[in-house]
Amino acid sequence: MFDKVLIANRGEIALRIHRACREMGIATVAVHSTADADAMHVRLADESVCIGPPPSAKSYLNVPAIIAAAEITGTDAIHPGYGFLSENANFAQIVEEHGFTFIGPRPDHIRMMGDKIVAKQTVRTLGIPCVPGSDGAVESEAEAKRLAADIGYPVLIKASAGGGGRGMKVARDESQLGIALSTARSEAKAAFGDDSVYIEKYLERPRHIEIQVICDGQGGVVHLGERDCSLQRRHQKVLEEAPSPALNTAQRDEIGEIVSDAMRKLGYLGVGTVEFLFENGKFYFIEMNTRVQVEHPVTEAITGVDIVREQIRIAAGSPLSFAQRDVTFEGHAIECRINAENPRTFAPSPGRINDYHPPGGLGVRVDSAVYAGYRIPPYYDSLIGKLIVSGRTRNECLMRLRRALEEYVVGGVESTIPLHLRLIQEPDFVNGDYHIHWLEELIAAQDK
Ligand code: MV4
Repeated sequence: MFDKVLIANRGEIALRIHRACREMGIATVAVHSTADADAMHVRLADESVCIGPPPSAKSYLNVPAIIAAAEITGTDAIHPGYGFLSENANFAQIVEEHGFTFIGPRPDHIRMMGDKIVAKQTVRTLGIPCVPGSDGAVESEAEAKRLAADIGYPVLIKASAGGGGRGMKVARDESQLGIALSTARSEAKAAFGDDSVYIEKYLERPRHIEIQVICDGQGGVVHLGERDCSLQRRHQKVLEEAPSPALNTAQRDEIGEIVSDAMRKLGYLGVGTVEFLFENGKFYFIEMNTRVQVEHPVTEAITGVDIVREQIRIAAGSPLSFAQRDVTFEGHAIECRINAENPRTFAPSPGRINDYHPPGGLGVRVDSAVYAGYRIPPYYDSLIGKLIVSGRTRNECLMRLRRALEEYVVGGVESTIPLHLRLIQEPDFVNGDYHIHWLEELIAAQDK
């Protein structure tokens, strides 16, 4: 096992990784920008190294500074968290070339899943169901027209280098296809320096359901069921839950098995999330994430598996400590992302948190790196914390969540707590009857 791990991240996930390391007897090194000198992740770590000025490009994305910090502290392994360098295959490769272990998948698998066309072609041959569409890149408008006529409108043009919703264009009929294709292509070129695009059937009102996997690269593969992440705004998840109100046990077992078989064939190592759209009882692959995700705690809450601990064990070469038959799903969990934003306009609200009182009690977990007196810097994401509530049933979970949101005090900045209180009282949400556009429709209706 590692003696010392460098955490190449900040905020709540840096703390989450630190906590896993502590429990495993591993020393931690925090890295931080000058804006984060007073951050919790720096205070809790055994050692810390300043790696640059506030902008991420000069600090949390500064590869030479991070490698140097690892060198001078005698680090064994580097954990990238989520965001920043977590899905940068070149970073993973550089880390390994310098003799450190990258706590994540092998660079080839990160690179493969980063290219959405290659990812889709690969998982399709491994038996994962995909959205009907082009087999690879679309080269010309004529080809796009042939394919779209075949698939049936509406269709969606997606950037191969995209993901997270950037570089997508819908065409509802043939008259819209040429423009959708050329704008998707030029936006992709500008945003990613790669204008490859592909085409898919556009699903109108699906849910977003993702499957969590953990693989040891030695044939040990388990899935930890699904998370329903349909409640998003501008491709930012707002609330996630597990299990999905839309799935039954047979559907969960079936998609879980399919994903596990595919990961075994791929020889995948590390934790990962396979994302699907789910409509009319069918799953359609969209992307795979090769990092630990923000919403991993809802899966921890219903399975009891410490995902970050397993991630570190696997990276150190240990086989998985449990098998699929050991995984059980108990109760229900919901995570609310509490952001420092105006709950109506979503304008960022950085500044000093004067008052801070997180909720507690049975079934309540708060993953946060803020404290009373903490100043939220304007340079990074606006996450104040994640409130994860669990209960024996979805109803118990909802009652407890409402109580916990009412108890949560964040003074001095605006927060999205009022948004969460409102949305969990909506009849459609209470009934589990929602889809990927539901939240934006709710916000639009309220703005009128
Ligand atoms: C889609 C889709 C409908 N049909 N693909 C958005 C982000 C990227 N990960 C994939 N996305 C979508 N792909 C087909 N064929 C609708 C979306 C989508 C979406 C997906 C998940 C969660 C929220 C979303 C919001 C808008 C669009």
